[in-house]
Amino acid sequence: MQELAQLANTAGAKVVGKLVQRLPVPTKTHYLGEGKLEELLSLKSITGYNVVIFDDELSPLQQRNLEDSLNVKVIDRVALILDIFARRAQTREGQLQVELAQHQYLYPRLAGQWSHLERLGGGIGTRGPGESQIETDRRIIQKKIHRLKAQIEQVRKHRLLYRQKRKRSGIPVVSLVGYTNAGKSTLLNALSRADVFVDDKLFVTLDPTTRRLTLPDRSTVLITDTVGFIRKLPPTIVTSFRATLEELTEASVLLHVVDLSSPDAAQQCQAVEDILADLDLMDKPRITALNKIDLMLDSGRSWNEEEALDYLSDHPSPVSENTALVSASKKWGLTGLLELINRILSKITAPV
Ligand SMILES: Nc1nc2c(ncn2[C@@H]2O[C@H](COP(=O)(O)OP(=O)(O)OP(=O)(O)O)[C@@H](O)[C@H]2O)c(=O)[nH]1
Ligand SMILES: [Mg+2]
Repeated sequence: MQELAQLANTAGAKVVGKLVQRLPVPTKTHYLGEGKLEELLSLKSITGYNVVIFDDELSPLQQRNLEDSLNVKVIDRVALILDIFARRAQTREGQLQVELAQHQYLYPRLAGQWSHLERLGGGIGTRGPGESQIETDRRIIQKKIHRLKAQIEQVRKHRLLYRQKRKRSGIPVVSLVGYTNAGKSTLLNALSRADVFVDDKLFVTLDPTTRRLTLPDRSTVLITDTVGFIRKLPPTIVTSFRATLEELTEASVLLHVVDLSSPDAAQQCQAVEDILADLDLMDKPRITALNKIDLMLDSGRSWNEEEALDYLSDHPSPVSENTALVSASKKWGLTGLLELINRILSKITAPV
């Protein structure tokens, strides 16, 4: 729920309250049980909310019923994330991908929207012009989805050519992956003076950035920063962002950045694992950077890099192989991380 609040905040909403219900399964018609719905309705006069956001995907029926009962706009997690992505997309590729995801989300919801409007309009028959309007709209959306896919395919081909060129150059690629807000862009900036925009919001980065980096053994690598992951990442986003995410398949090594200071670090790692599995990337060589270690230290005294790394390397448990402790914002642990990258890469590229 805290993450949902952060997402809402990122989308420009102010959170005035929250409500949680434990149910074995959400109700088919309203998602919430009857009593909870009453409670939510009574909160309206106290908090003055004008939108309610649910942390799950709602069915078109649930959404419509909730809007009818509460008389405010009702949004689900998927729509919220799509909204944030739409605000963030900067490049044409990003915009096309978001637009595709939005249309795919909208498509099955069209029917609901129209009968909803009809009822608001005074309960004219549920068949009649409305239905044919839905059909027309469906066709328009389907055409649009078709066109967007074709445009994205063009972008993909272009990327493929670019990647092949890059591959021929023989420079290994290290791709940053991780939960949104883990500090991927901050790390890229710390390693390469890349000047990528960093913010304490979610999904700050959507479009990939690549920078050149020199390793301790003087060899060169390319390091790529891309879109962050999140729990329950809408499948429409994953499929729409294939063109961007495909970059990961070309990576020599994945560098998984973890926000060690987050109380949800374990669940966030699992979410990243799930998405990597989804993208068929489990076999890629992997390095883990446990980030934000500066937040794990007793703030009562001041620490330097050496003290911090010493103290944390066996608290709470010894750091395993292929894992580096870092603080991207303090630039701590970067030498160790670069050496790790070096070691992994020389293993991969070593002649057999
Ligand atoms: N204290 C502390 N804060 C950090 C560290 N690294 C990153 N941050 C902060 O964490 C927030 C998120 O950092 P970003 O680099 O934007 O994270 P990201 O993984 O690129 O996030 P998205 O692009 O949104 O997926 C920013 O406010 C950073 O200043 C760190 O080592 N220590
Ligand atoms: Mg970023």
